[in-house]
Amino acid sequence: MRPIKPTLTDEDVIQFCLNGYIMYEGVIPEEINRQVYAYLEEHDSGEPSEILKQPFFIDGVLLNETVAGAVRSLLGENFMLPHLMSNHRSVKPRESLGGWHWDAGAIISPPTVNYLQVFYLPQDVTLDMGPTAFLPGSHLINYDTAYMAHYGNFRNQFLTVAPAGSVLITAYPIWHRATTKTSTATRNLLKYNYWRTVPPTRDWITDPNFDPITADYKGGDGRRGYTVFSQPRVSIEPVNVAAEMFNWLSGTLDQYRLVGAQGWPLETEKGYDPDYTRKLVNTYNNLAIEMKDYKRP
Ligand SMILES: O=C(O)CCC(=O)C(=O)O
Ligand SMILES: [Fe+2]
Repeated sequence: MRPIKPTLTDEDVIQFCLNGYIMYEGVIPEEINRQVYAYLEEHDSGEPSEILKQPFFIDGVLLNETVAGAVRSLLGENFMLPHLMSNHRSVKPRESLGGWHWDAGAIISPPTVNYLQVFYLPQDVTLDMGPTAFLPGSHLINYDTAYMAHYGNFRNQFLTVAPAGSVLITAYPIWHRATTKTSTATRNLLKYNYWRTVPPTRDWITDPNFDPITADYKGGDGRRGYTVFSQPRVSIEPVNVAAEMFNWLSGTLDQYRLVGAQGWPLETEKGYDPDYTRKLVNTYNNLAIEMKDYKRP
């Protein structure tokens, strides 16, 4: 495999930690999409894994510069390519109510990134073609699938109504569901995993001025996402888990300690004083070392 350069910045990685996905609309060139579509017409099974051996697919889709650069940023060097291909090929109209789920094998907590689940649309997907719905931030929510399946629409869900060649890179446990399809057009949806082979470290595009302690884990646009359900029952907010995930990815999880209360990570910029926050975090870290025989959340 040719060397692949990381393309994500600290801010991009935080966005990924918070939202659980990165969408690249129309990133795969049209001629490759057409080739893939034709291939799937001939190999119309739900698991057309032979496509993973096709040079046009490896070079044109799996190793697309933008996509592979993001994968490299999140999974580190020498990541492994998928070994299994799923096609959620939907031929007939279908009605879909509820149905939110994680895919099998989701490990929810702690929020690790040992692999990425990628969805690739080789064709335009319109609303009547039953685009998949995703819930931003839901990869951080530890919840029971038996309950999850009953929910309908969420306010900030998003639908993969997108042009041909769109690639959605997701944190594996993101909640998603099929939606109602009224069209008789066939919709292909390819889904596959990339795998980490090296321990996580902060080796994406880093900014020397970036300070993980004062970073904005809320993601700039101020969106709070959903409150996270977790065991043990501490009130953990999305920014907490996003910060934990960022530290996991940076290889600094041993330095991540949830302070709680109005401590760190903060989800408000009100009364924000970086020096004070740093002092608070350091004090808490020292205290935790001193009290190491005590359990911490
Ligand atoms: O068919 C869909 O839109 C949803 C598919 C799905 O749940 C999946 O790809 O894991
Ligand atoms: Fe699924």
